[in-house]
Amino acid sequence: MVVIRWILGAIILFVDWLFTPKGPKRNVEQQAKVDERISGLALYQFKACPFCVKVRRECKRLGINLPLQDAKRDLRVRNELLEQGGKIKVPCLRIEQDNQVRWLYESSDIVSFLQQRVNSTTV
Ligand SMILES: N[C@@H](CCC(=O)N[C@@H](CS)C(=O)NCC(=O)O)C(=O)O
Repeated sequence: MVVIRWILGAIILFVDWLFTPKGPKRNVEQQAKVDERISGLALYQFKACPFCVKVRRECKRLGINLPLQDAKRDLRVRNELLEQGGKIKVPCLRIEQDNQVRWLYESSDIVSFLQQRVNSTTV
């Protein structure tokens, strides 16, 4: 079972690498505005989880560079997700805003949230 999961993970990462989406072209000023919009966000994830790959691919399409937290191997990160988010399920987006933190689960909800955040930027 572990071997099959490892092979599937490797295939997912290979296909992701092969068909890496291209991001939009922005000048430095435009990119700085987008980066500001996504400050305070962090993606808790597993490297080879298909739902996490889906979110990371959307990040590439949107041209954003979210901080990634490895909830599989990093025990501190894993505990943080469990204790503050409520469960070990990835992907999960940590959203820090106005000194408040909320945790957004579900890849589709995360993708919609990121699209809104980035596209509401006037660049
Ligand atoms: N419907 C969820 C599915 C997420 C999901 O099933 N994630 C798996 C990893 S691929 C998970 O977190 N499993 C818990 C664990 O492995 O401990 C989504 O779209 O985000």
